[in-house]
Amino acid sequence: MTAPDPAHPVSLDIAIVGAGFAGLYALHKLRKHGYRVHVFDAGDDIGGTWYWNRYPGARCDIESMQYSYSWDEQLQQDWQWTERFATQPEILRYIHHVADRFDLSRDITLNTRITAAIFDEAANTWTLTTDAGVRIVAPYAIMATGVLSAPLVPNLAGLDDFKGAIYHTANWPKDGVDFAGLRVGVFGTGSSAIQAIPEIAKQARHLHVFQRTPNFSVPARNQPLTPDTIAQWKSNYPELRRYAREDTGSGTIYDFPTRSAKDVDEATRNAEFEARWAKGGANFMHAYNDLVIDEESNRFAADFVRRKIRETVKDPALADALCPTDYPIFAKRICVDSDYYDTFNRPNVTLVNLKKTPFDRVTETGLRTSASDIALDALVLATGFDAMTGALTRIDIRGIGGQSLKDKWSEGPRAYLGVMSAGFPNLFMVTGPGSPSVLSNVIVSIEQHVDWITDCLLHLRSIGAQRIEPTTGVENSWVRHVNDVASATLLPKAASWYMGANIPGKARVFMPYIGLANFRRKCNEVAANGYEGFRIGQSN
Ligand code: N01
Repeated sequence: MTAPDPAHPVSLDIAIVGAGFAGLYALHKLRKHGYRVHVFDAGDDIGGTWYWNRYPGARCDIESMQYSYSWDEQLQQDWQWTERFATQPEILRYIHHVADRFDLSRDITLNTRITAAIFDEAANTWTLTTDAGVRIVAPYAIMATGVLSAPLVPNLAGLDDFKGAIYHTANWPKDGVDFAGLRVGVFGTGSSAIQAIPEIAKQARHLHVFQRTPNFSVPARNQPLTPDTIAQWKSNYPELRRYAREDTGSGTIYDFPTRSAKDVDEATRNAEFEARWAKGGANFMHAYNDLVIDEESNRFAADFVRRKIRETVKDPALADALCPTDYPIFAKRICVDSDYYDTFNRPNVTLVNLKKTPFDRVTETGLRTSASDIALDALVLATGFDAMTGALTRIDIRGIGGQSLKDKWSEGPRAYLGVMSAGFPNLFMVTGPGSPSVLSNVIVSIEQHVDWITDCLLHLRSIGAQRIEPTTGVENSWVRHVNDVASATLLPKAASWYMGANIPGKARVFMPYIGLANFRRKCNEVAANGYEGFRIGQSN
């Protein structure tokens, strides 16, 4: 595409926002069907979440043989992952390989943030506006904007006063940061911090970790992939991918349990936890089939991890401070680390427990708590995201009657199957709220949503329809169902970003759908029944 001219709108069949895993697959798939489709992304490179999250230690917590596209057999045979858990640079190399291999870049415009999307009810088109004032007009828009892609910078008193460098893990400088000789503060102890802290500690003169809520973390036991492991996966890829898609709750294959933690004696239970702890990864949470639904079983797993923390961290008071106690394990996304707890045994690492000595303010020279002034040269905000909704509500999206999506979602996101929201015809979301997204291997979910959207668009084309949106009735029932399913588990019992609880003022609603295989069946059923629950029309 030549450089867009603000004076003339760009005309497309489908405009895609976001050049991450979702946008790239959507581009490839829809272009094959003859649509004029183009992707816009704010970054100066493709990759989406895997482009922005370049902090030290960033790697995926799903095994690399499973965290990749499944839609091209030769691609999955040719690509060579090198480690059990791929690093961010390796994932970005993979994304580039895919883009080159399928000639995607010619239909991608980078350095272009979409700031608004307005529906024209008479024409049944969306007009997207870029930060350079260019307009793009298309009958359909696909928001492939990611679910953990709107970084949260908390409103910390004094942040602007700080004279040192401030970094956010989700917006890391491209050329990296050299912390050698510096006094560094990491603010936050979620997955991003837990990966970054061991790496920053190796460089920094001194590292202060500012923790409000401790997290549960299990060891990754990352290692190089052996030729045998790779061969086993590759020789069975089609069947393993099918199994992950259709027969698992999360799109990831683990050693699945068959019994409750309460069906076995303590020694058997601990031996099972121990074996999974030794093997590493999120496989730990699948030790028994009731760990996320039964409080007593959950406590067995939580107690085991707390014991491990106490065995690892030499100072008992410090170990205590690192033990989560006020929410069930797995109710927040389990962290997967490399030497996180052991890092606190280093003489150059100090934990600042903000529950005991609350944050007061950032100063010119560091950070003040109720107990002391801590001098810092650099501050790392590992403070997470406005998850699931932020990337959408930060765009001025207006549907029927000029209604804004942000207003519609002020009491919590409302969408049908996480793919469309009533009142916003022809606007698709990939892995939106109410779909498994963050509770699944997100690439599996992305592929399912993009496949579904493509089939839907082909259907509309075949019947000459120009407009589709879900009814408010099915949307309301689905939002209720999503919350009913969640309420049968322990997940709503933590103040997590799944619940919107990390953002002051955000509605507390459980946003993702638990159960990937069920979700897939439901989506297939809706399509097979002629897009049941959707209003399809020639015009408004
Ligand atoms: O963000 P988080 P993240 N004052 O929201 C703290 C995925 N991911 O970027 O818990 C004080 O989990 C906050 O404290 P609290 C993964 O799904 C995957 O780490 O609110 N503290 C918390 O400690 C993950 O779950 C991978 O008390 C404040 C931290 O900041 C998701 O991304 C790697 C604060 C934020 O933790 C998000 O993870 C990384 C305040 N005002 C991420 N505001 C892998 O695949 C926030 N905090 C491995």
